[in-house]
Amino acid sequence: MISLYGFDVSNYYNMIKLALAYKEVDYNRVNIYPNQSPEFLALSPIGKVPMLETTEGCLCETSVILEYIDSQYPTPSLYPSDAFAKAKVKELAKMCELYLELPARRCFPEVFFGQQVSLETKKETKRALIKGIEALARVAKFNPYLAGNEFTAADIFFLYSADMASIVAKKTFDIDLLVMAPGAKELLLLLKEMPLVQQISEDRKIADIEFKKYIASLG
Ligand SMILES: N[C@@H](CCC(=O)N[C@@H](CS)C(=O)NCC(=O)O)C(=O)O
Repeated sequence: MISLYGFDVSNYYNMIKLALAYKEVDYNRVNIYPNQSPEFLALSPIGKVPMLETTEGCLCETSVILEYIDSQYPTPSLYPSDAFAKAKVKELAKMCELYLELPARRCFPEVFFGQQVSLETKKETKRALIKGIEALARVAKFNPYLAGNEFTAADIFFLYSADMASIVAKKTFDIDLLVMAPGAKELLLLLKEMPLVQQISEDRKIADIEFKKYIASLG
């Protein structure tokens, strides 16, 4: 059986949890925080989560794990079968990751952990997030899903990237990021109404208590 390594607060880990739940795949969960121990680096070369352990070896990088899961457990599919449509889904997912999640992440220490982030970083983050959401608005369909009328891997990336990005934008710059991509708020609400997503969110709330203590213990 496959094993998923990570922790319930991690948005990337939750992307994989959602994909596995959506496909009703049984798997072991290994609760672990990212770390640089030699033991973990032997499994996850940069020490990040999620990491998926299979009978053939370990896999890292969420987008890669999602594609692997989709080919191992094809139904219901998270990507269209048509080559161009599939590439479009990957393009949207990649845009959410690179232009929303990653810039927002630079402000996570201040927004979620009470640490300080420099003014320069904040300025760059604000610029990047606005550019990112405007770019997404140009290609996303929001009809009602990101790539059209089917739920896909792009929606999984959108859900766990746009949500974090909009929290960062609101708390750090007092801006309503999602209003800049008409249809984005509605899609986020639609995705958050999915019972599978609600379960993941409940798990996250519980795990957050321990995670905050863990972060505080790091000093
Ligand atoms: N590019 C990685 C990013 C994963 C990631 O950043 N995970 C966070 C937890 S949400 C982590 O492990 N952070 C630890 C670190 O950056 O060292 C992926 O796609 O899986």
